[in-house]
Amino acid sequence: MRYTRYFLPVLKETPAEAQIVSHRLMLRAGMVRQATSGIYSWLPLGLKVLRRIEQIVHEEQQAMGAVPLLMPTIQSADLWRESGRYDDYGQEMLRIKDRHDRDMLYGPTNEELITDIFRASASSYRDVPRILYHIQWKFRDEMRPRFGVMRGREFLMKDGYSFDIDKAGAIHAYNKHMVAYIRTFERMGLKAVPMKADTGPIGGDHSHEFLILADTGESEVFLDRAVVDLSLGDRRIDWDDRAAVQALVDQWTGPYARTDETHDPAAFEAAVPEGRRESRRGIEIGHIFYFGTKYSEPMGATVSGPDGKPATLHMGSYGIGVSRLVGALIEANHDEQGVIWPESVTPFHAGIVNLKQGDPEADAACETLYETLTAAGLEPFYDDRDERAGAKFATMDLIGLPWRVTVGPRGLKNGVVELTSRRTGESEELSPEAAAAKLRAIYGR
Ligand code: 5CA
Repeated sequence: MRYTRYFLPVLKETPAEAQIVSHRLMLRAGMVRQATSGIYSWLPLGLKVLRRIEQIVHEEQQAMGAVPLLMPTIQSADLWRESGRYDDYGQEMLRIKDRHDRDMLYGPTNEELITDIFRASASSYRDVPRILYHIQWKFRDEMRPRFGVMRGREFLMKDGYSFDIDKAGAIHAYNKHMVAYIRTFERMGLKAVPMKADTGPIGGDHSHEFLILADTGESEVFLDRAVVDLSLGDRRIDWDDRAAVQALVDQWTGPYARTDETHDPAAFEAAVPEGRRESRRGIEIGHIFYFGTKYSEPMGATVSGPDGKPATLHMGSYGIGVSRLVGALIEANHDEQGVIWPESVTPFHAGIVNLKQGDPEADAACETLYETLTAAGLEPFYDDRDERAGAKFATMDLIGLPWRVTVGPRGLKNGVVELTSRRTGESEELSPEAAAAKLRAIYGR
């Protein structure tokens, strides 16, 4: 993409309404624009990041065996009356009437709709286990929308649902999600810690929130430092091996890690040596639940078991805050100058800065580099404006592309361009060909 053909409405001033760094940077870098309270338009640069996050989520969901589908945003109130949640949900639910005066709603989550879909076609124990998921917009009329996309009213969520014949099967689905989530977040360069969450009236000990540590997080968290040092890496996982998946879950849930909702100071002190005790703030980016037959029972979602008798399905639901992740990633990756995207989610792979637009040699070298990178399947962002070098550098630093290639007449006389890492600030002089080759190697293209 060329700057002069793109739509990148960067702001010079720091917006006064933004209280946290990710919100400020998303506005300044022209990633989003508020449409109305808690509702945002995703401008081209923000949309690219959102799509890259979605892509990683899709890949890891499907690697673990979940099947994508797409449910609508608008739902009928009838299903929610069946489960009993229509009245319980309260003011967070946006209720709508259609022209026939029927009660509709903008879905805050999809347990009822997916249960309805599944019960309509699943009849036998052979139809389970199944995991279905989608990535779709949700609406919750939050009392205090704030921090930009972190707590929006309209937000994008990956929500998945598992169906099993019994509790043991459902716990395996739950465990698969926990491990898949750890891998998903690791691919984004995030250390997300599963923390035991309140199960409320549902009971049981199978609900975990995934939090990343960040000073601006809304939750207070208490954890054993040991859990932060765990890493899944790229080890192969046999998703059908219940014991192996359980062992990974045990490894991650062994060390103490709780939010203030479930924190038990005495247990914390007893379980964690003083030097490893940490009290921090965190951002919730995912949440998984096993809730048994809470929806399948009132909604009559049963299949016939191997013995021919009807069995009520055991279910779980699993959410990832896809749009919140854009903000959370910035909270975890920025400096004074702007965003520092991890390579796995960056909107463009590298920036090209032409120090002397209009200089025939510099222009030609930039064009060749642009074409070489594009042909290799990379997306460069070429700042081809007739602007001062300082202004171009400031914009590149603000939008946070991990790599910048600086091209100028002086370097070209010696046959070199400069390749700079946004994260470390380190630069090296290379021939344009070597710079392109290095970028290809970095991104494996
Ligand atoms: N039905 C379950 C799981 S599918 C569910 O809705 N869980 S949730 O309420 O915990 O939401 C899942 C994830 O969505 C949260 O972990 C959070 O990352 C994200 N999320 C929730 N509310 C908001 C919001 N107002 N703005 C942005 N993201 C949100």
